[in-house]
Amino acid sequence: MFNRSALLLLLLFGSLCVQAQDMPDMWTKAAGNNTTHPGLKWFRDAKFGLFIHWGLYSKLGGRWKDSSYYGSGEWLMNRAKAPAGEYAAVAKTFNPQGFNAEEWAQTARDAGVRYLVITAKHHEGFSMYDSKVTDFDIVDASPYGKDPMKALSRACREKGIPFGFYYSQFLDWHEPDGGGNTWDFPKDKKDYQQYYRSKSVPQLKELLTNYGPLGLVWFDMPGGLTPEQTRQMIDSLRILQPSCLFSSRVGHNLGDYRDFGDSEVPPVPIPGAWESIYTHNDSWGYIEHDLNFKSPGEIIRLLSNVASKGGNLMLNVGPDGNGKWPAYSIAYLKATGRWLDIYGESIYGTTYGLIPAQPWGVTTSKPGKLYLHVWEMPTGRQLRVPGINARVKSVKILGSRQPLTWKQSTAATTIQLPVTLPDTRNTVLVMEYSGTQQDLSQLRTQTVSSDYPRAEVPAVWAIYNGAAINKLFTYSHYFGDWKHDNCAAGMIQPADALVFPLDIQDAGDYKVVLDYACEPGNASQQGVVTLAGQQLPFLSLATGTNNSHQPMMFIEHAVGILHISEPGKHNLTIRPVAGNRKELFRLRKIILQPVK
Ligand code: FHN
Repeated sequence: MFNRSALLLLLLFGSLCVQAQDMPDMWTKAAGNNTTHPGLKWFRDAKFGLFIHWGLYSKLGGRWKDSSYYGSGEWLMNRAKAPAGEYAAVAKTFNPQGFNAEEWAQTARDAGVRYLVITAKHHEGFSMYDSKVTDFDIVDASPYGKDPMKALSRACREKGIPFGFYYSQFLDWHEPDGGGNTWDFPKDKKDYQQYYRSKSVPQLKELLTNYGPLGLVWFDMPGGLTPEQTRQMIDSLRILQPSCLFSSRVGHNLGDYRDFGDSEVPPVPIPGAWESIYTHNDSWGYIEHDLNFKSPGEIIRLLSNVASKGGNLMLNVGPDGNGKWPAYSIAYLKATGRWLDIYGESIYGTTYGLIPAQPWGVTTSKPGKLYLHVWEMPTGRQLRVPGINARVKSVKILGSRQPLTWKQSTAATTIQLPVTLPDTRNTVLVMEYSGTQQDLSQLRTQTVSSDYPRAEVPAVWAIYNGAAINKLFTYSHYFGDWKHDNCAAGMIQPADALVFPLDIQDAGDYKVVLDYACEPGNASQQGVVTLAGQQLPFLSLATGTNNSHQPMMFIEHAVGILHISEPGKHNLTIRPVAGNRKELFRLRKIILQPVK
């Protein structure tokens, strides 16, 4: 039974908003340290890269002896705890006769990618290039006997695609002194410095010397070096190619640009040079039984979402042991390329959009231009664009000469859309303007409109009070297929309240839905939503236990209907009721559904 006196106390208390927490610095820290690096201009303009994970694991395809593995096929040796000697024998039958560097580079070109990064050596320790540092490489240890990286770097250069290497500078399960293999080599016997001296740094120098100008070196899983030792390693490598970018996973925050976690996109625009990296299916390395590929529409929206936050998307392909790409990767990347042939202007060379994400989609920008990525057609085909304070000169659909009609007011610019959008996955309008458009990308006020079936407002946009905190929860489904959910957490007392500033455009009834995760031990605690003087009490529902290797389950919990009589700015507040003893839940977003 809901405690009425608690609610009254709550409403009285509720008016005293304690100091709100600012946006966590993980979302505001500018990306990268070296803002003068000569490689940053091409990198920031490129926006779309291709990652390729290719090694002995590609031949194994997710199977070792009689077992099938799911997620991160490139981690097979570690997950199967395969003895280094036995695993190394895979090289004896690794013979990718199907590899064709020209074909790979052309497919990358057709996909519209503007740089390509391939694994020179992954954690398995096998070098996919002709190394003089070790015989455990594709030329000396496999029947293939040629250096595919020579051919691929040349083919990419000929097609104008900046080329880079992924290099696992610390984890090396083949080497006794490499990081990570403690099933063959006892950890207390490892000499990481010896590994860096004898293999890691000499190989990095080979890669920076023998394959022409590199766009970047993509370091991964740093370890075994102090900040000073890392700085010394970087300085010794920088001399070889001063224009080559080093990714942030070189370690100790010494990279030239920022890489987010696997499959992570920041929920807000981030200044500077940064990159989101995604698998195409659920694995970086080829897994024969993993056909969970992202569709062209998912890739296109992922790319535009990352660009709308100001970053690059590097999407991965995992070729098989014969050097052939999965058919779905070829088909879906080429479909993405065809979309970019029409709408690429709204991606390449852009920065983050100057207004926050809208119910209809996201925005990217260039000087004097705002690109409106329309994912959802509004009812009545009137696209409402709030916050435009420059003078709109024209609005067109990219790829068509047909100007659209629009009307600008201080409240919003409204654009009349055609009966059908040319591309329901993402049709991009270009709005040209004169004067100065304010950067409203960090504006917390989120738009709610009855023109769309639902308005989703991520928890990151709330104002946090009391002990409420914004936290990123990372977990996987299989292994290494990381998911990230940014949630509001730590809400125990009424003072730990979230306030969502909303711009509700239409009067009417709205169903309020809370999207959250809640462990069983925290369930059945009371909270209340207040909006426009009305309140919706609710009990938190159990959604399941979770940890980093278990899915975090969320529920969309409809907590009731509220009426908005006056459109405009309203604060939606969510807070625990007095008397709770534990965290109410981990709120990922709120959803408002106009009642039709
Ligand atoms: O362990 C690697 C993994 O195999 C893959 O290479 C990813 C790509 O970002 N990096 C590490 C995990 O984050």
